[in-house]
Amino acid sequence: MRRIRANAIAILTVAWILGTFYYLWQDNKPRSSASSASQPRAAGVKSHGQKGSVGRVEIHREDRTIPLIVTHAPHGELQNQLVGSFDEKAYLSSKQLKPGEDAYREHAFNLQESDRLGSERAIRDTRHYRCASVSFDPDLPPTSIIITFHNEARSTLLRTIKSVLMRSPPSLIQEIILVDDFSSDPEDCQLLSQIPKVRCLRNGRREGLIRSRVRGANAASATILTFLDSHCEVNADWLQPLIQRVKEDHTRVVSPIIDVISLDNFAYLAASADLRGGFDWSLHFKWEQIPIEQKMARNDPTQPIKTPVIAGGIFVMDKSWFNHLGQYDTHMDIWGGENFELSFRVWMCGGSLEILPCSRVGHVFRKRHPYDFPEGNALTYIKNTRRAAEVWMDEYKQYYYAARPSAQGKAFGSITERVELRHKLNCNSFRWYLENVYPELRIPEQEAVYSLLKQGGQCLETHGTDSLGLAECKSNSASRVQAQRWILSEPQIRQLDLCLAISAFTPGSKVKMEACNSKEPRQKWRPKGTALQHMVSGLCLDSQPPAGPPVITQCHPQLASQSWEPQLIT
Ligand code: LR7
Ligand code: MN
Repeated sequence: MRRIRANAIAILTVAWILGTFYYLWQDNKPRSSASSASQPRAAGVKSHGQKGSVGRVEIHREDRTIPLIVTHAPHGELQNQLVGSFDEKAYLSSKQLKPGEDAYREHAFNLQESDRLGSERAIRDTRHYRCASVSFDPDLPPTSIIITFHNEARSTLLRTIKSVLMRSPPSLIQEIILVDDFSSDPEDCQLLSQIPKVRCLRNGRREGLIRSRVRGANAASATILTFLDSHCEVNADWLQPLIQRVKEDHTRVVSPIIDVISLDNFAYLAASADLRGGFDWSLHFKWEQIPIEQKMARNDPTQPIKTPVIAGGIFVMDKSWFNHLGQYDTHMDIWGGENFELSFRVWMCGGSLEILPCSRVGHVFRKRHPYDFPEGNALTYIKNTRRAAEVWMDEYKQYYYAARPSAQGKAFGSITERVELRHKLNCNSFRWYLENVYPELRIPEQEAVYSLLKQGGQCLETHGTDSLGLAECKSNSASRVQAQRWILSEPQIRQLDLCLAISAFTPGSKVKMEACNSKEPRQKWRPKGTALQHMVSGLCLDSQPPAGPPVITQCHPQLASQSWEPQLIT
């Protein structure tokens, strides 16, 4: 009897000692990156200014009275607060990469790596340290988050949603509206609506991101709209700076700095804080350095950066301002161009665009589209950008067509409604936009004077890089004159971005058109009487009649075949 009691006491003592060790070990062990409890620290999130769900996690973690047996409870509880009855494991595991499958095929990023990460990984707080001490109004209005997607990977979509729930003050999230743009599996979206605040709208056919966003915006119940791509991770305190700026002035449309999530290993990388959105005349979006004068004048790294255009996917805008300005051009399809249309419209019709450096959102940048374009990728981009150019770019649309000759003649539908909208809103001209918002955009031939190069009744003509030669002058036909319209910008003789160049420096060498390069000696000419002399070889442009491509020969100013009379085109 005694022995049994002694044994029992010994067992209990050992169990107690083991239990104590286990408790201490649990308490000190570094949290794995998948554990939500580690999120705030590992992400470097400072506790001040961090209200809401993330703050609650810390309270649980610091509470030493939590019994040993429920060590994992904070995880479970957080899970419940964030996702309710939603069965995350089941959702993810039914769609994971099968052994032997190409991890990049379906989504154009490494799906295996995305699946492996889990839905709550910690990311580095990439903001400037001064951002942490910026304060916000206590009564910021809530926002409806709108995420449209077409066949997004479940793991990236879920991580987008959970990052929003984990890293936003709950009071600011009215709802998360998912617009499923006719993905193959309706459950991708439907199952997610078990998560509190998440709603799912599914298109009955593929609409593209533009009409999908409009559908989401129309369904939104908050006064402020927040658009996100479906493969993002929002960073610490990302939302407050955005809402604050819009609350102060509802005509501001604001974006975060968009950090880079590697499509290969999903590393979260800080993007430069010195960039803004720009474009070239083909309406190709690019990140560009803030102009040097503005950079010098920036002594507070937390201040907004004005931007001529936004990247398009991640921004916050007042809902009534979005509606007042005509939402989006819903005749744009699938993808592309809507960011220019929105950006021109916002600036030209009385608003402004800003990037807020204290707000950071990561995005998986891809090298190709993982989805199909029913009308083809190129035609869709042309249709959308043509609509933007035709409605908003006034006489400057000629530079768009010059930079994208293939756009000419392609269908783009009726723009009547959008033109009417522009009149109704009494918007500024594109010239105003260029002068006031984007003076850095070089206007191709601003000082250029177009000339014909006449030889008798004939004119020098070229069609791109082929068939340089003489042809009957067509100056009376505006549409056909392009081939004969030259810009004499000494020392170059140009048509758009092609320049007249010799092929070799010896007499008799052919002359051709090639991409302009201001340093290229083969492209340098000067007038010599009515002749055009190549500067380096000293030889003159000669049409060598009767046929054949022009060449360079010894200069003889009296020779008819070397006489090129410039005639201005007005
Ligand atoms: O048919 C479609 N239906 C959709 O709902 C095609 C796409 N989509 C969704 C898609 O699932 C994704 O959530 O639309 C979103 C954008 O498509 P992506 O991610 O394939 O495009 P992207 O990241 O290359 O697109 C950038 O440019 C687009 C131009 O139309 C949009 O404006 C995107 O929102 C925009 N993304 C960003 O601005 C994030 C930063 C990238 C940059 C630069
Ligand atoms: Mn994207």
